[in-house]
Amino acid sequence: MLTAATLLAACAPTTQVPVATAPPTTAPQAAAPHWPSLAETYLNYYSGEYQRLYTASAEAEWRSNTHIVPGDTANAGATARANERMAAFTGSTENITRLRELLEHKAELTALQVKQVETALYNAANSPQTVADVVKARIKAETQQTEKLYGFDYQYQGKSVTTNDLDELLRQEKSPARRQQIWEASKEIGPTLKPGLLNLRDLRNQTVQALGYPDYFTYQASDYGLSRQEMMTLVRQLNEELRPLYRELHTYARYELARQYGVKQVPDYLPASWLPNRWGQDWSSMVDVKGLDLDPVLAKKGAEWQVQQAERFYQSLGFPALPASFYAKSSLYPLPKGANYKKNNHASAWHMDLDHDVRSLMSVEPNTEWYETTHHELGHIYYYLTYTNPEVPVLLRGGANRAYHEAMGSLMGLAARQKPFLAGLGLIDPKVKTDEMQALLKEALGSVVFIPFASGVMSEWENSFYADQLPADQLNARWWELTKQYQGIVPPTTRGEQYLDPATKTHINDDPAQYYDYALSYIILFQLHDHIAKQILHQDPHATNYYGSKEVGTFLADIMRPGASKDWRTVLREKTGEDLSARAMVEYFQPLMAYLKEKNKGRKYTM
Ligand code: X8Z
Ligand code: ZN
Repeated sequence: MLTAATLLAACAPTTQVPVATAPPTTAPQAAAPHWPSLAETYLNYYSGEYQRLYTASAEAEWRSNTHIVPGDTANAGATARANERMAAFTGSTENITRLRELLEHKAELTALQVKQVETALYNAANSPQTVADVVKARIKAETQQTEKLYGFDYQYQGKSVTTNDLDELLRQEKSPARRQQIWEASKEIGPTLKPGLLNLRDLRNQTVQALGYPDYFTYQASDYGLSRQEMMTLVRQLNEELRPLYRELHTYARYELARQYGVKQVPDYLPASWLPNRWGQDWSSMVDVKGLDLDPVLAKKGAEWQVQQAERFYQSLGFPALPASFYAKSSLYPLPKGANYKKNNHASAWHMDLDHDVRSLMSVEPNTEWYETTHHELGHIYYYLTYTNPEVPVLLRGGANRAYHEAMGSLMGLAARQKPFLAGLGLIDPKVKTDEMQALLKEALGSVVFIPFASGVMSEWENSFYADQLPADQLNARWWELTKQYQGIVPPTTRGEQYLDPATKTHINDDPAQYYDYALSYIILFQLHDHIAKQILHQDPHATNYYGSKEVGTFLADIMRPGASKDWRTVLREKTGEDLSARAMVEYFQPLMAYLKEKNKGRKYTM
């Protein structure tokens, strides 16, 4: 997701903008300073400036991500300037000094003030003006990388194709040879991004090092209150807990796909080009569940319907209608064929002004993947709208942590796929008999399969890249080493260092060192779902219907409302009675274990 951290880079303004003068933080008179009052005055001033600069940066970034013309320097220049102004403010030595001074009097401040000061200092580390030239170079490099990433012209069989086209081909194509061509086409972009990514690694590391973080990965993990080691320990443990089930799914998929593609010799490791997703992070389209296939009905309803339907679902829980500006200003659908510009091809949600201007950038097509993604993005949007309230200061308008922000909409996406929900809405025939085990298998191929990718491959690679200074001639080798170890996937042919396959994942470029957010979001969302199903709806977690439940809406809105002003661990404990744990996710898929073990009897396990 593009969030403050991603959008708001740093540096010295090239154009002078009027900036309100900071009020003093030390009282002029001899009387002992009253720190809470000083903090209040200062934070008011800081927040006002922050919101103004953030909005300008978001507007410029929006333009840069929705209107990409390779070689067009006007957008890039405007975005760099807006981000530099933002950086110059958040990372200014004066602000850092004052924030540190306030923090020295932590004991005298309110808890809410302390959180704001800490957040401002965290933001400062992304753009300290003591290394203004580094920050400025990073902003420029980030803008250029975005342009390369989303301006790329993918080609298949001699024709330009979109990433939506490639994804659809990977879901449908049955010939292994053609699948390999499609997969290779999707990796063509990698080398284009290599110099920029290597440059960004150094610039990102150097930026945060100026404020004492050893590396950029550590910096991002600190947003959870965790050290790098603690974060890696956590994600490795989650991966271990899901591993037995993954092993069954992996074995199942090797035999099943070999059968589907008419390959006699079942491979020990899955060729990456066999999987219905560019990175093998989601295999759910491998399985069709009779009676539950949404694609035909979605195709009839059209792309717009999916966004409206997702909104209706949130509204049914008691959330408000989206502001009219959401529909007027968002960029929700693919560009018309023949457009002379491109847009960011990855879905995101934007809180433009940290107030009511909320937008989403998507390329929605009427199919199951986008059906889930629209629910995901609206989760961000409703999170934004819910914590935009007088109780939550501008600086704390964020998720309880980044994973909660990712969890809300994915939870709604999961709920919107369950049979009672679909039947209630008339999207499937309520009388139709469906195979529950197949339905659970399909779900596992979406969410269980995701864990080794997110908590394993992505997190380990970025940890190596940023913190362990992975050498430039081992980038691709490390990627495929991790892919084999965690996902049991191998490339269809040797992929040397002339390629850069990790860079084909957009997050590696523009959402750096944060991908464990998604792994954690799945863990959290299963905890929330378990609680909702059992304690609120009194329904089987495998067969729920959230639609119309104001109680479910209240439960979710209560988590969203405080934003980042409440500690994320406290929120989880208060709302579910549990600490962060894979228990709910493992339990949800437990029935599948026996089924798959039976199916896989006599088959060779390779992981
Ligand atoms: O990137 C996303 C969201 C961003 S708001 C669409 N997701 C991850 C991905 O696509 O890799 C959602 C789940 C995983
Ligand atoms: Zn997201």
